[in-house]
Amino acid sequence: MSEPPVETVDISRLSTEAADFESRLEALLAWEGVSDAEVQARVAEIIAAVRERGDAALIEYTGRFDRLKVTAMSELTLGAARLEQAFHGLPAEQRDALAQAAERIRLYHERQKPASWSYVEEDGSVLGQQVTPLDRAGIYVPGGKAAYPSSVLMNAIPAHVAGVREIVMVVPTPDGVLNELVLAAAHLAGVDHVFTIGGAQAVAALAYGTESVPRVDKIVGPGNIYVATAKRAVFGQVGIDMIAGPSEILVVSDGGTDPEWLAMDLFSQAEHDEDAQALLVSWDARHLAEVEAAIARLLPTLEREAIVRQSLARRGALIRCRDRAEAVTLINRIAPEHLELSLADPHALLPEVRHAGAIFMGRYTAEALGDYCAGPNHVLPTSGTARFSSPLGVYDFQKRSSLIHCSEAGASALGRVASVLARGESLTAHARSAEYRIKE
Ligand code: HSO
Ligand code: ZN
Repeated sequence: MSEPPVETVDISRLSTEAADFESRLEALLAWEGVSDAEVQARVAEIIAAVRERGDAALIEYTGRFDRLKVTAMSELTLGAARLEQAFHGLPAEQRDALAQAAERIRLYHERQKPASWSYVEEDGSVLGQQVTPLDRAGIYVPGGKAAYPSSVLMNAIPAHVAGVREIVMVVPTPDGVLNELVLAAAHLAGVDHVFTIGGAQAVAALAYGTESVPRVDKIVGPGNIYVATAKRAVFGQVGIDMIAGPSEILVVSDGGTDPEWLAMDLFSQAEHDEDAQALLVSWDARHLAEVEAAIARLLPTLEREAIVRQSLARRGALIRCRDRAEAVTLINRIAPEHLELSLADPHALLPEVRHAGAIFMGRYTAEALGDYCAGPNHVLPTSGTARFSSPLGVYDFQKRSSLIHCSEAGASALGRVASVLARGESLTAHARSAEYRIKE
């Protein structure tokens, strides 16, 4: 019993029945963010317990969920020295690769730093905008098989570059097993301290603070359904980043790239999890057949073959379109998290791309390079949210204050305007406050 690994959708053949293609595409893209009433109730209970009993609740939950029995929070705390030790303990090859990636990510994000600005009006008044970093950021790092050191770099480095004063990381360590690469990445990324706690209880601790865990201003980083539900629940008390859906890639190929390269690019996303989405669009039917053959050939060589097969069967597709214009329409319709333009001249198409989290240009730019070390962030908008949101960046760890500095003449001129508007709103204290400053 072998299912075809990839569903093939022939868009040009379906073009006369556009309704059919649309509904198939729709079904393929559909992703419901899970919101489970039972999970919500359990999360609410955990948050309430952490707010009420602080460290004691954290210690209890960590014992129960992570099978990590401790008597004091100090046993769930790692300081800067421990992180540095993890870095120096790595094999040289890993240490160098991690350091190179961190440096490239830092250099890229340095460029994102927005400047404060101001301008002087004719009457001497000054208007402007002042950019300031958050005081404290909390980074959630999943434990177990989804613990990615690269994600530690991608979440913490922009915070550090933004000038955040204190970066707190939480990472569950089931059975007390520490991931040295994760700790080493934390050291490189400028994380100040780490608590080995996870789940909704860690999110609650970051949001409200406990005797040991400092309260942060914003929580970023991916997590399971409990973590996502907890982040939603504490939003407002603290800022949060996006709630990420499964990872996706859309490859657009003109037929000139080695089909095996493309098959592996699709696999590289599909191997993340069974719900990940790998799509390839081309107007070259023969090329599509070659990629399909390459997929069949290479699948059995994969370490995560079972996950890839499931992901491709559930949410993968090879899509044939009529031409480049139709490919562009599809790109903007799908608004993919990752877009690979595997084309002879990707720059020709670029101005038409309106919605994509990250754009990988040309035949050599595998998404994997961006996932680890090219420099741009790999935390990207998923599930079509690239229509309205952007990669995680320095700007997510900063905020803006507006500045107004009126001169005497400026206050007088503006006072007349404000007074009229305030009286129109029947707010006479506003009006009189402005009027005091009017110079007759
Ligand atoms: N492709 C993932 C990031 C990642 N890949 C981490 C490997 N490690 C989400 O963009
Ligand atoms: Zn990846």
